[in-house]
Amino acid sequence: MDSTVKDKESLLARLLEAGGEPLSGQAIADEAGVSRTAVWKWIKELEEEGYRIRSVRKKGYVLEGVPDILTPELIRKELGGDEFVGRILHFDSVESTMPIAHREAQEGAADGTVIIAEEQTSGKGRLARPWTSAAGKGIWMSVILTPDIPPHKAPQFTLIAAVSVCRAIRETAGVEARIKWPNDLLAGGRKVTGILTELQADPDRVKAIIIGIGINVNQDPGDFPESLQPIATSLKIQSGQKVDRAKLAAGVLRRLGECSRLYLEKGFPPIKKMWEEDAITIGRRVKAVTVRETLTGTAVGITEEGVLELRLDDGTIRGIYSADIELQD
Ligand code: BT5
Repeated sequence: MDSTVKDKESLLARLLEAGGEPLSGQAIADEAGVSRTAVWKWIKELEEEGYRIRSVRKKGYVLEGVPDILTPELIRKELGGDEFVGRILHFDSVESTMPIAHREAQEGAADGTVIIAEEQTSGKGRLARPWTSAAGKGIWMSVILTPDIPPHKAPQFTLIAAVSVCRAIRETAGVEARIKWPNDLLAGGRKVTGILTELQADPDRVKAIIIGIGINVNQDPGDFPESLQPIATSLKIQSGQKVDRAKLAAGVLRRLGECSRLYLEKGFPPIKKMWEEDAITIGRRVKAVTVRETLTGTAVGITEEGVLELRLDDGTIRGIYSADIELQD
């Protein structure tokens, strides 16, 4: 990270790096080539955004508290030097992070670009279903990946994302989430995360994979609309504690970087193994509702391509490429 102070954002990054040590206003002004008044204005603006900054006489500014917002500076601090994450674009309120990510990808955004929002007013799931994304309560983000793979392998990235989020949730929030094929994470039997994978591709090559990740983090039960209350949960509800969203976002991004690297180096088998460790679907009796038909049987595994294999009651094995799965037992 370039830590030369030149504006409000880099001043914040420096205050975060200082870890509670005072930063001299004069030294910052000299470094940035601005007046002390300009530095004071940046400090006031940061205070208005919710940062708590104390001014210690003759010593300088000390950062004493950060607001609960997912600023790129906070996420980067939690990431340390992880080189997977590229630009992080942070928004207060958007309709959905997905179209923004698509636009960025079309304009050539690099692998590891992240679009993150405090609130989505029109978040979406698969088949244009709505995704409820309350302000400041969750992680609503899209990550752009540009792996050199053929388009038919892109669905594997839904599984890569599921494994990454599942492990980051366990490590950061201490909540045992489990994957329900292909894109749900359940905790305590209810949905805590949804993943939406979209593609920009030529016939033979992927140009960009956009992974949309929605994690319910700090909602209380009453924060969900009534229709979701029986089926949705949050990490706070499951753990009984508020979860640090910046730490969790960083944990997800770090894991996503590791898992995509592992996949590109070693192929799908190690991901498949991790996925099977974290999944609740395998071995269970399930109902699979596809756009064409409804099938009931036992989920026996996933293939190298991430396709779910179902053993029907007559013994035949069917590959399911895309469906909603209901666990029957
Ligand atoms: C998904 O779709 O689960 C994918 C959700 C992806 C959301 C992320 S947030 C960042 C990015 N930007 C977006 O606009 N989207 C992505 P699906 O499997 O189709 O599930 C949708 C269903 O989940 C809905 O029909 C509801 O029943 C339920 N649902 C909606 N909001 C929910 C929530 N916050 N928590 C749990 N369940 C929810």
